[in-house]
Amino acid sequence: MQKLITLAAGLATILLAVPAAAQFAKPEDAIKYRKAGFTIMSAHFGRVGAMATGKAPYDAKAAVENVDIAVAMSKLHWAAFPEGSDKGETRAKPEIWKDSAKFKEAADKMQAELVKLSAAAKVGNVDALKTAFGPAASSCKNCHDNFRKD
Ligand code: ASC
Repeated sequence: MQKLITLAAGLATILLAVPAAAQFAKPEDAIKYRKAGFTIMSAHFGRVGAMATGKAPYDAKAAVENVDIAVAMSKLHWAAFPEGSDKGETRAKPEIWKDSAKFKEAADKMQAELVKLSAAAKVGNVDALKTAFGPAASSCKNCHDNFRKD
């Protein structure tokens, strides 16, 4: 049994260490995947934004549910920018690969702001949501400005 556990743990470590790029057979697959991720994240973030900006009625439960989907999505698509996926149906700027440290910093910032927004949503009042929404939206925009062609 102990051996089996050791084997399973070893296998899990190896699987986790497989480079993210290996998940995609072709650059187009990575592009499709990350676009889908951003689309879902944006849809749910947008629903929270509508509440935070008074365009939709505040619903505490829906706010939490939607932010948490955005939080989950925000973890996925950063692994979908392999080398070579700068060409094709993409607005990704070359800076993503040229200045990957800055890109990662911007991605980390956005993820952190969404976690804060999630905590704010869980407070259960619209003012907390409003306060955290601005910085979260800025962290999205920051990346669009620097790393996305428009
Ligand atoms: C959204 C969305 C984004 C951000 C960004 C904030 O709702 O889809 O990408 O907010 O527009 O500036």
